Amino acid sequence: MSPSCVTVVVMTTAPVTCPLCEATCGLEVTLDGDRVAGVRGDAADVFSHGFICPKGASLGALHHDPDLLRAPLVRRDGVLVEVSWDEAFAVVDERLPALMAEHGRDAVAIYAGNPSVHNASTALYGPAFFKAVGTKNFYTASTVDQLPKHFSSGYLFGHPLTIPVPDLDRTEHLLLLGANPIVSNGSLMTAPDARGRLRGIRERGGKIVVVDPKRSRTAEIADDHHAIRPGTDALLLFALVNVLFAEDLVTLRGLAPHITGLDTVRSLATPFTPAAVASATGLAAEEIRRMARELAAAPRAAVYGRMGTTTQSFGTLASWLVDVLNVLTGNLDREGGAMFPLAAAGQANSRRGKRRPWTAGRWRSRVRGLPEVMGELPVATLADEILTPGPGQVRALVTVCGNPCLSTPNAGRLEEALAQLDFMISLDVYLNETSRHADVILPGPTPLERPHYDLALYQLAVRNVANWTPAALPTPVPQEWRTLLRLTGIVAGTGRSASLASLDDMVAGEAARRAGVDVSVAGDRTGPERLVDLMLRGGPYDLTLADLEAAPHGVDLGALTPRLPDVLSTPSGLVELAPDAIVSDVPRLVGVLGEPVSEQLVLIGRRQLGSNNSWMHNLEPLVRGQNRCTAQIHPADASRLGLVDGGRAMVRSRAGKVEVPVEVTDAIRPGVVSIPHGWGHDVDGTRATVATAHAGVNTNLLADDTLLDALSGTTVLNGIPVEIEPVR
Ligand SMILES: Nc1nc2c(c(=O)[nH]1)N[C@H]1C(S)=C(S)[C@@H](COP(=O)(O)OP(=O)(O)OC[C@H]3O[C@@H](n4cnc5c(=O)[nH]c(N)nc54)[C@H](O)[C@@H]3O)O[C@H]1N2
Ligand SMILES: Nc1nc2c(c(=O)[nH]1)N[C@H]1C(S)=C(S)[C@@H](COP(=O)(O)OP(=O)(O)OC[C@H]3O[C@@H](n4cnc5c(=O)[nH]c(N)nc54)[C@H](O)[C@@H]3O)O[C@H]1N2
Ligand code: SF4
Ligand SMILES: [Mo]
Repeated sequence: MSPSCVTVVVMTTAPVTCPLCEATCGLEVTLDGDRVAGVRGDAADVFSHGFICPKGASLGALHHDPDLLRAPLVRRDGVLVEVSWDEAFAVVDERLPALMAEHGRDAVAIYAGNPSVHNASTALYGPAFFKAVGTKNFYTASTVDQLPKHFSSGYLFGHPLTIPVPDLDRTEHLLLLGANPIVSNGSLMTAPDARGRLRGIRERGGKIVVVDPKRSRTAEIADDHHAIRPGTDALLLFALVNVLFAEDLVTLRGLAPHITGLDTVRSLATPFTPAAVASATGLAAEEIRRMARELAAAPRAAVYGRMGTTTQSFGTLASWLVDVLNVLTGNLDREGGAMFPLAAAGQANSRRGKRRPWTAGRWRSRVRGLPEVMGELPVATLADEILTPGPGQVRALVTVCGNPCLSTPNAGRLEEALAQLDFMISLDVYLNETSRHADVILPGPTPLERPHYDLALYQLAVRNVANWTPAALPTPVPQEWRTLLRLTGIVAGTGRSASLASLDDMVAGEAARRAGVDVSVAGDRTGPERLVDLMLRGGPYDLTLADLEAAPHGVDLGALTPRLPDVLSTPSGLVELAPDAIVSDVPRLVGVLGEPVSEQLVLIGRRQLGSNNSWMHNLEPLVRGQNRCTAQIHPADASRLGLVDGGRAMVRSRAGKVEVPVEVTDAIRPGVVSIPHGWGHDVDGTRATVATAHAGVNTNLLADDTLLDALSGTTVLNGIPVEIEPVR
């Protein structure tokens, strides 16, 4: 090229659905060739209307992160080295089937992490691989997250994915417990620009009431904030139920013919008077009565609970009572209340044909006898299954988009367990705290290198929408559905050179059968494209993938509409307000009423705008500035314990200890300490330069693997007893 030659830079743009959190924002990526020049909110997106958060804005930084894995790694003589894809699959083929033949299927555990839900490849092709492995040792991040909501929905409505969401855009009263959507951007409630939508409630003259031990960013914009003692939401919610009955405020509206179990709920609520729960919850009886009266009086109201209510000792009872309140105020399945989305594809409760009622506890874990829920066991017991010898002992682990070493309880014990495995595979894009234990790491494309359709999250959206976005850039690594099919072939015994096309045909055949359509209608499409097309065709709107391809900013399918009774699949065909499986745990809660209120400090978690669980701390734009991994504590506790802002503290629990900087703030309730999760990057053998320099501490060294929600096996991550003292 001559010096006078001018390079003409052609900038292009591509629409991308952000897969990082549950909000499904439409973004516009500006490309300078294969470089990402910028990312901004897509103003034309039918759902997010241009909204973007700092994480979405860093998709370019993620895409170009030099630490991202772009080739498989295999452990040779103790060291992870880059190899070809053939070599990596050869190692899996040599080791995994032999291990399964010798020790059985249950000897292989699987852990599927959060991003596996936000990734069409893993969401659609993970299940085929999991089924081929056929292990009872199946774990996911749900048991450190939302499983109680699935449990309660399964019994109330007949399917664990029949989850009502607050009709944010039309409600006039939102009672929000243990959620911080201003920071999290919403969870079990797909609602891009949660802040704008919350602001809308107040602009309509409505009211937002937040129940949270911390004056969170969401509490700051609310009308009322009740700083509850951690772990006591079920008591508060039962007291609200109690008041509704006692003051004759129950109004079922049109729900009456669809409900059973009302009288049982009434009698169960009897002991939980506002006065009886006041000291345990830390909320005045009169405040509780006012909350109930205002909820009942609101023209349209929704009760909504999230992480703070699910990851606690009574997580399932709290999740159940949230919907009991939606029913008792006549707000279930009603505009402006809590409604059931009708997703365009893949939603279990919108498929044709009869559905079977759901049940949990079909099998139990080997060591601790913990019940299965939705086909999975509590991740709190994964280490037990690896460390405890005997028939069925776990000897191999496959992680798919998961970082359990930072995200699951008693992380110290899990570390010890992983070090003892015979074989481990990680499908992961980073060499991090978990994947460093693997023998084989198989990376996948970045979010810009793969097509996207949000199968899971449109089932929880506050508006019915559908959006397919193609990959913005080519990928140097295989799409993960191909990797998963390779692994499926290997464990199914057909070897690493089985035809991917025939494996894919099998998966598509099964998807077509479930969607009630003929597989041939998808023409010559393959992979997720074909599956999504089949699901759309079998879905309630008669859409095809071609329709979505023609609408790059998404298709708006309208506001949520009432779905009772068709949405139900309970044995009675009704909303079963008092199912035995849930009611059986009420005596445990009654027991709490008689106990003296403990003075011990308890630990809770928090989320941060620039953080995405554990895995985006390697991006400079998201971590620069002050250290955000601090222990927040109230000034009264700080002075009593001799802790100073900016000083250091040792925090201890039954499970472990961490040393962490102190942040004194009156935003937090006295008696409570808050440390965010996802940090603790200062371990050897990772490849994450930026994260290592901004390490923070792993709060899950403190989370106790023996403290679980009794029904769902979900770990108590909010309300962990701790002691804290200054480090000098
Ligand atoms: N104490 C405490 N603990 C918590 C929580 C809490 O509030 N407090 N929150 C819990 C919750 S809600 C959740 S969801 C869990 C999350 O728990 P996990 O899902 O175990 O953890 P993540 O941090 O989401 O890690 C995701 C992993 O997937 C990898 N990854 C990202 N994208 C891709 C991809 O496209 N393909 C592949 N193959 N890999 C990818 C990342 O590198 C990372 O290793 O943490 C839980 N843990
Ligand atoms: N920026 C950012 N966004 C995220 C994530 C992230 O890591 N960063 N993670 C994503 C994931 S995986 C999820 S699951 C969602 C979670 O979404 P949310 O549940 O909205 O987020 P959290 O910040 O965990 O909110 C939990 C709130 O519960 C409060 N709390 C703690 N204990 C109790 C209690 O006992 N009772 C009550 N009533 N409140 C309590 C905490 O103080 C906190 O404000 O966020 C998603 N979005
Ligand atoms: S709110 Fe969630 S989906 Fe939207 S840009 Fe941020 S991370 Fe992405
Ligand atoms: Mo989560």
